[in-house]
Amino acid sequence: MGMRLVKNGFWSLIALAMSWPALAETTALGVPTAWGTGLQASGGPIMTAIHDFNELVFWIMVAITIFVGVLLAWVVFRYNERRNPVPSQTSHHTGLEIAWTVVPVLILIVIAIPSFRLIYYQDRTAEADMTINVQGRQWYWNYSYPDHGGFAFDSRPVPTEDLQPGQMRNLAVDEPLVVPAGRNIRVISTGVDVIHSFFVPSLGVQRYSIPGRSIETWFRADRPGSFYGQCNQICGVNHWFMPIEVRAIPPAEFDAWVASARTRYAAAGAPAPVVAAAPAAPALATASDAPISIAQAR
Ligand SMILES: [Cu+2]
Repeated sequence: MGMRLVKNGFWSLIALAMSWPALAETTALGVPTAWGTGLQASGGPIMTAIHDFNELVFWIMVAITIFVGVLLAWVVFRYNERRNPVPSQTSHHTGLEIAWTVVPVLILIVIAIPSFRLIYYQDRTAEADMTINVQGRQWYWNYSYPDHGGFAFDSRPVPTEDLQPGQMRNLAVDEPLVVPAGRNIRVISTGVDVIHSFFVPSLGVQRYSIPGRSIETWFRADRPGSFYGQCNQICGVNHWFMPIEVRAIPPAEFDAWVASARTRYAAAGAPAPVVAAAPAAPALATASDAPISIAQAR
């Protein structure tokens, strides 16, 4: 029984190790895929760093699993009742006890150093090319561009019946967050009513949007394309209604888009609130707002 377990474990481990690089590569850029098991393909430097860290931890796990598996197999083989009828009565071994305390600590340090480095790398960028204010609202996103005149717009999902060919169901939005490819984008996120979370896996971005707080992060899309995500903080009845589409376009096209967007969104609505200038008071959801949002969303 023990032997069979070890053997099955061994073969599934080999299978996992062999399929791992393939798993990481199979996902298309910026989208989840059916039956995908690995991380989404990287669209920028933060996600690449996450991939590297994930790989480091993965191989440490493989080494530990093989070590423990081999040890277990050896004990089962060599120290079973038949081969070793008189067991050792040893109950303490100072050298061994120090080793099995120190070695795991060293392994944790090896994991902790790149882990903290990654956390600080994701945290903010010293060289931001532009800033975008992201507001999570019940239940849609609002994006504003303080460096480009402060225009703002809402972003909502495309209803399934209106999907155009090539649009992703429950991920495509009417107004994507347009950014220039290859530029460092500083994101300042806040929540208007409840806690939301701005999450774009292929760009390695995940930040809470909390009422009354401005939380900074950044991302860079290394090439043009669409990168999809979702609010991933359960934020209410229409939580699913908050997909995120980041559309990275070449910088020259971005300038043209800004020029048209400024007139388009200026005509469309009110001036954008500049979130970077710390909101005076948290805008908590009140009983009077909530039913309106629910009614609109439905
Ligand atoms: Cu949300």
